[in-house]
Amino acid sequence: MRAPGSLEIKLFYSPFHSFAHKTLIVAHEAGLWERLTLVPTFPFRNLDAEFVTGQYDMSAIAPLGKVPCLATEDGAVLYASQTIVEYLNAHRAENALSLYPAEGPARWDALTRLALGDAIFEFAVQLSMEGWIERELRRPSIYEWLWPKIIAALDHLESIAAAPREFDVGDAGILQGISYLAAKAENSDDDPVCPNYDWRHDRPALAAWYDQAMQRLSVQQHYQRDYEGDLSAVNHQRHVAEVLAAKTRSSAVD
Ligand SMILES: N[C@@H](CCC(=O)N[C@@H](CS)C(=O)NCC(=O)O)C(=O)O
Repeated sequence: MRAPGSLEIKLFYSPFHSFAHKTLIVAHEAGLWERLTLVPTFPFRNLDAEFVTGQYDMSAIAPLGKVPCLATEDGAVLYASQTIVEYLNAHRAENALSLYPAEGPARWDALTRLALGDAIFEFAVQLSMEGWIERELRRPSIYEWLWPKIIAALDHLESIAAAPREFDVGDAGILQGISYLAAKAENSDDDPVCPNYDWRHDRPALAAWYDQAMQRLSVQQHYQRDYEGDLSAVNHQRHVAEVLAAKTRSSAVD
């Protein structure tokens, strides 16, 4: 399938024809279809009766163990379909049109619908997973299924924490993930995820990175600072009404 001499891109994906796979569609639109090597992957077949990792395990390259996952020949591994489709679009063939409107309202509209479609997919996967697990009489709780993924993600972050880099949007995401987990690990929280879990244990590089990143002005401005305005539902509903009114005004202009 691949043109001789061209770079190989491996796509680990669910090979089910029964749904329109966004990543395949975008690869095609981007003119990159010929460069893709498809790697059928069945993450749920990793789950046997004892919940031990099975033969489709790809946690060595992708800590969350989820598909789709895209690996380039130079060793970069990208996951989450939003990342992958943006990459494919950015590397599109010369004659291929971008699927990302360049700027303005059309761009934000496209990205918002992308998020909507992805949420429908992800929620449906989770719901079907519950039924599947019951039918097979394999009953890991959500906790049993997800907690190892959190541990794998933290371990992966430890392995890359010492490499120097400029603060970027990925770091903002990591700060959110870890700080939320840390709050949920405290016994004082109403809904602890894992009481007394110390994510810093055995992860000195990640802990050092985190402590330094938390000193950024943008973080300090908001972290552990209570909102000082109106917390009421009335205030909330007033703002919802204002948004609806603005929508009505703009559709009247159109
Ligand atoms: N937000 C992710 C969701 C991907 C996703 O839910 N993938 C499922 C497809 S079956 C999966 O790999 N599940 C395996 C698991 O949860 O371990 C994306 O857009 O890529």
